[in-house]
Amino acid sequence: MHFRRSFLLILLAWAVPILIFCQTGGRDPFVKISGEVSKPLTLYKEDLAKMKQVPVAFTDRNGKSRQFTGTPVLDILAQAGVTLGKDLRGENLTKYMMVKCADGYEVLFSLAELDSSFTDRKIVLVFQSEGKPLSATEGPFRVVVPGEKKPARSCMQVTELVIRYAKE
Ligand SMILES: Nc1nc2c(c(=O)[nH]1)N[C@H]1C(S)=C(S)[C@@H](COP(=O)(O)O)O[C@H]1N2
Ligand SMILES: [Mo]
Repeated sequence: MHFRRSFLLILLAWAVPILIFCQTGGRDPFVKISGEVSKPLTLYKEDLAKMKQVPVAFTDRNGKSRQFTGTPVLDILAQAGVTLGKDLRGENLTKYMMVKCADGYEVLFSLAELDSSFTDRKIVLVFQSEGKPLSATEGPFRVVVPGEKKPARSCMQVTELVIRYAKE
């Protein structure tokens, strides 16, 4: 007589956590900073939100201007202990940052392109545009590269920033 009710309860006990798991992909998304760093990092949105926030804009492939807010990649690399500023000289100038994306897209920046002792341009890791989270195809994280003629290096679905030596 109670069979049907207990069956339902058992079903719910399984279904609810499984549905929540599917909804969130099982865990919160994050960006990893790895490779030639003294302090590897795993950054969740909450961690990024606590770091410096700057506005950044770029023109998308359809010529539309987009506004974002995010954390300068330089600040993230500094937190990971990457050789920057006065340490960005000699063989450290042969290092690069590879941005890796969930769809397999990869883009490279030399460290000097990111460092404020070389350039005023700020390349920014964003998770929102005009207060809204990025779409599933664009986000959750995007590296926005201002000041380039095409948006090809503005990587979508960013999962990892890897620092490596280009030299043999
Ligand atoms: N992960 C990922 N990011 C990517 C790409 C991609 O294929 N995968 N394409 C790039 C290219 S070639 C362009 S032109 C822009 C397009 O972004 P938009 O639609 O915002 O203009 O995204 C860049 N970022
Ligand atoms: Mo492109």
